Amino acid sequence: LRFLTAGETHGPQLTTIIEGLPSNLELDFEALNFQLHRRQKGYGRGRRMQIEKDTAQILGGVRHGYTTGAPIALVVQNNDWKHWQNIMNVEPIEGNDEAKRRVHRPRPGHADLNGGLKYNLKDLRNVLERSSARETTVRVAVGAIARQFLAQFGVKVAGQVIRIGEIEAPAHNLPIDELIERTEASSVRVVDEETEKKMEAYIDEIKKEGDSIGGVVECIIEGLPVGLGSHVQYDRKLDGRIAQGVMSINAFKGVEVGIGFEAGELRGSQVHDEIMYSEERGYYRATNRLGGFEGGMTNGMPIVIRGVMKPIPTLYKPLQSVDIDTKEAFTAQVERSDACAVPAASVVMEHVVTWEVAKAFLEKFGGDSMEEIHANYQNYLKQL
Ligand code: EPS
Repeated sequence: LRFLTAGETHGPQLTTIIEGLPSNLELDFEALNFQLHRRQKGYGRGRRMQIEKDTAQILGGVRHGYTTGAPIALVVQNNDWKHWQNIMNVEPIEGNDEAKRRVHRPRPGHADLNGGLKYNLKDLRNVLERSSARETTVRVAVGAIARQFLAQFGVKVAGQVIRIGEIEAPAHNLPIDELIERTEASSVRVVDEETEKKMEAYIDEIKKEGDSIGGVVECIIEGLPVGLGSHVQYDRKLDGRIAQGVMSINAFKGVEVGIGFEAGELRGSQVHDEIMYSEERGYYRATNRLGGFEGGMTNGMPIVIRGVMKPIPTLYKPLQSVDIDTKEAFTAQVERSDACAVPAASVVMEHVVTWEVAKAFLEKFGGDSMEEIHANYQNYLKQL
């Protein structure tokens, strides 16, 4: 199972091809678009999200509502492109730097300068157009299909915001369905209304100061069997693969599994989850501090992953940088951006983690059709 994406933030569309999905998976297009819609929401988003109304268009690999086993071609159009048609034209255009909206002043914290030097590009727009977090739209689309695949096996995925800057959401122990419902109703994807209000006010304050703010998000996946991923080889450890996926999301600077970095402060007896057994549950753990993983494999407990997003580096409060033409110092110009995209990042991380899990699921129960995978899965459950 694999996918690639292509497309620029102000180009005509984002494109992806997904290969390796089985045949006979029923797709719910409304549910797919609902996930895209979730990513667009969240308190602190900028004006661009008022322009876009992300909708997946499937152009191959699906017929009469079911996958055929052929690669899936999927695109999401950029409404904003109509304002950029000339600037983003694939054909050469006449005009000066201004007409081309050439970027020669790299923004600190973005890919601009490194990408320009690496690819020998004198127009840093060629870097920023692709490095934009707009690309996460199709990563959510891909993950939304993976989510529908896993749902066929009773797997549920939830996400929540744990922190925005100084404001931390209080811990809770809600069942996953309630967590999904409550976070969906929240502008900042938390379960607690008081925290929501505090976070909104905090984002307003940050915005007023011309600044931006990051945060911590969490993804929980329930209903997975023991044994996805493997201890036998470094690149088959599923927690490692998830970590790579999370770190590849724009602006993410860290990832934790279960209690994560807190494990460095505690004793072994305070960290490890004791093994229990009951007739109806089989083996289970008394606690879930290790976030559903031991030995790079799922242990049957819910997967719990956290990721940290840095504040978005496009600031209304300019930072110091250097012009690549003149090598003179300047303070970056003001650009349209989001003051806080942490709630959206929570939706993105859900889908990135779901994709990695679906991939490991297919590796374990591999088959070319849903029927074959169901049979393999049932057989494994019997073995367990
Ligand atoms: C982004 C900059 C902004 C965001 C964008 C990510 O876009 P623009 O440059 O058009 O104002 O709105 O996010 C999205 C478009 C999106 O769909 O999430 C960036 O530089 O990463």
